[in-house]
Amino acid sequence: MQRAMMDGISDLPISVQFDFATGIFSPYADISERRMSDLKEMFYDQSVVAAAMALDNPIIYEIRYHPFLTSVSDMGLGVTRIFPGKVGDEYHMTKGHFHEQPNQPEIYFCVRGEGYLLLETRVGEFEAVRWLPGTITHIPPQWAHRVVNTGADILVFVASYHLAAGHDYAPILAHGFAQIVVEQDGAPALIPNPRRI
Ligand code: PAN
Ligand code: ZN
Repeated sequence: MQRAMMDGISDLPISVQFDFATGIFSPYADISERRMSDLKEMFYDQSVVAAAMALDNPIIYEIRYHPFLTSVSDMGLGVTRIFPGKVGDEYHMTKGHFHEQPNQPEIYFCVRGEGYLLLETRVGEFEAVRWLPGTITHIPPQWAHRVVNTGADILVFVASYHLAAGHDYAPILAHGFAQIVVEQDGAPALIPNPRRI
């Protein structure tokens, strides 16, 4: 089948409407929830993870997606809402991933809430970017990316990337990022990842 004849492909401009009050845009094509059980290996305090999964397996974040497919391109839009909270003393966060394709970057735009964007290369260069509403970060190819919500409010960010980028979660699943973000004396602190010590 010709690409132009496949479902959802349009070579015309398309807009969706983002609601700053809720962090939800519409229309969107798909929504995914990530619950505690989806992130169970990611948090360092495994006893708290097990207890939360047994209790109500809470939603940690959700993502609304929309693909903008044309006959020659595949731009993806994703808006993630990370609910506030901690697992033990470690703040709620996304799983984090590399892009499979080596030449695929991404733009992340924090529109609400506060936290950190953690970035790490495959050879261990690490950066933690303080995130506030209005922070826009270009994630270069081959930098893994994870967002941490350190506030009392929901953290909402907009992501734009090519669907062909692909997602590689395996290295993060295996050993996480170089640092984790925990509450210490009532404030967020970055500490070395206990799984790597
Ligand atoms: C984002 C992420 C989204 C959820 O759309 O996929 O924020 O984070 P995880 O995929 O790490 O669970 C993106 O970075 N796309 O490439
Ligand atoms: Zn990504």
